[in-house]
Amino acid sequence: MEIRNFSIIAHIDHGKSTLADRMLEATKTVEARKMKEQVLDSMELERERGITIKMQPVTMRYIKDGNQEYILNLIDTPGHIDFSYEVSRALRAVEGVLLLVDSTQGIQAQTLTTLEMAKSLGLVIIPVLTKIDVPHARIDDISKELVELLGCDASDILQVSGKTGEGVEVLLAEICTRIPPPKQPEKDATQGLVFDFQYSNHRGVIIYQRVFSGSVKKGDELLFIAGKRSFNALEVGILAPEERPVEALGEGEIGYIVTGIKEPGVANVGDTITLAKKPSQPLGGYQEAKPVVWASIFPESQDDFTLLKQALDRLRLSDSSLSYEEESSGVLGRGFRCGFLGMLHLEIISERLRREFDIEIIITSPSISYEVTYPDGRVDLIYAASRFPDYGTNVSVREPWILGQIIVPADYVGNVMTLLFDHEANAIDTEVFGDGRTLLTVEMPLRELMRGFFDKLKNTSSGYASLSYEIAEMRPAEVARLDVFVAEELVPAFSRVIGIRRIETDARAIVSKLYETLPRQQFVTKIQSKALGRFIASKTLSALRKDVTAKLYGGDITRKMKLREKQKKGKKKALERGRVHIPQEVFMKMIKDD
Ligand SMILES: Nc1nc2c(ncn2[C@@H]2O[C@H](COP(=O)(O)OP(=O)(O)OP(=O)(O)O)[C@@H](O)[C@H]2O)c(=O)[nH]1
Ligand SMILES: [Mg+2]
Repeated sequence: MEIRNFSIIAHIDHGKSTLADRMLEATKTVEARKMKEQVLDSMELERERGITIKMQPVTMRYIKDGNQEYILNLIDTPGHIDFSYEVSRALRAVEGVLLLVDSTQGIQAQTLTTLEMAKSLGLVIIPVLTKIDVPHARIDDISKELVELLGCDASDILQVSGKTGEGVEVLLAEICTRIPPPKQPEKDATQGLVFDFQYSNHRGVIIYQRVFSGSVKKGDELLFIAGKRSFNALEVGILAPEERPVEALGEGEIGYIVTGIKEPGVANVGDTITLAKKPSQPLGGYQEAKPVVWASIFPESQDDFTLLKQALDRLRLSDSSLSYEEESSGVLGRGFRCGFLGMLHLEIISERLRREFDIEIIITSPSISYEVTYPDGRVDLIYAASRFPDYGTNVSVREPWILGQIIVPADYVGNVMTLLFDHEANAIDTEVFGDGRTLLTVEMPLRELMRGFFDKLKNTSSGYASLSYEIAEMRPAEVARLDVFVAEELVPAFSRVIGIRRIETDARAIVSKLYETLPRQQFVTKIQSKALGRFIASKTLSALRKDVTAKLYGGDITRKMKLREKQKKGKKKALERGRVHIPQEVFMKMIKDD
């Protein structure tokens, strides 16, 4: 039986998972009664938000021309830029890709980025136009764009609809024809590339891997070459898309292996598995995911520290791009400094901690990394705003910049330029791109990108502009730390590093936002912000006055007075402790930019 391994890549929302649905139907991989929209998006958060977060492999059987049987291994990938590490890993496990383009939208920024990734790996690229059922689809125009981009013939471009299923049969046949079978390995050894994993309470780590040579059977004694740990293959199987055990996975096949390993840190993506008795050389691994933004997470109650550690260990077993290390902060106690691939990634992880592990957490304002050089030549990389040097310290600071690509229709170029200016960005190149749209090459401080640039770009272009970026070099930065005080006490979780020119605006905005979100306390609570050595904004939250005497009707004025005294004392105590209770939702709201 012939094997074809391929991945679907595209800009976000261009219809990858929906097209996968139609292929699963056409190949009868998923029973009709179990079919639902974007069936491969199985995580609760994926379904709620309608986006793919994790790549998902699935194995289909396809009969071509009535008699040739194929095994098609498809890996659906996420389109959001925060999850492009998933795409890069998926692509190393396949021989070809479907480059999907929404025929109502055309080529977008992530189309270019994912295409570059596929090209650099030498994969076969099948251009596919989708959503052709939509009346305002611009099939001809966008075909021309694709011809120009890929240097292909218009006749190479396939047309499908993920809604009606039109074109899907032809697509399946073309996959078999155009994508080559897995290469025959040269030597006789067993090598499987671990590209993803999952965790099960009962069965430990379940690795998703592609066999490059040899085969893997249930019961085999296997070895993680880099992890230097052997284990017994408790079960091997394919994903269809739910786990389906098989006897063995042979050359070129994609499937899962249950390892039984329960401790974190043993299994890593990019590692090679081999037979423990007859080890092979490792396959080329993956680059480690590079965090873009950091935030510290503390348990609200220090008693939950171990619980939080376990939760992060567990999350890391289904998300290899999450990184964290222990840290302690005077006021917030012991916690973890975590690295994320972007703001959406941060949001997803904090949401999962809350939902899947039910831990009350305090999360600090996200920060990028700053390189601080002291007069004595010492260089420090600072990832937490609260640790940024005090105003007046003689230091020089550098920060990461990004190099980005924005594709925008001509009508909105003006708006985008204004936005770029507001975010300290420069357009270093402009190019007219197909159908009159403009491709802008921009550079901007990562700090400014993290200030909600993505959403603002969408808003200012009525949703038409798209962006992709990569981290470029470090450059000198003019920034300062903004601190927030609640009831005269510094709350390090709210500190942030901002551009000098934004200090006045941000200092006011942060106080107003906290004023809106912080519940009233038993006593009058002052909220202040401070930067460059002075307090800039201040607002006072009035006290929540609980009338403790309400229950006592009539007479007895002395009892009433006694109670009021007691209440006053209570307030004084709270003031002395200085600890205002800040609930989790407040921290969550404060990390979101608006
Ligand atoms: N009319 C029409 N709508 C489609 C088609 N394909 C997808 N859609 C819609 O487009 C939206 C996005 O579809 P998805 O399949 O989730 O897109 P995706 O590329 O998987 O998105 P990410 O994984 O988040 O990048 C959904 O609302 C789909 O219903 C199509 O062929 N025709
Ligand atoms: Mg998807």
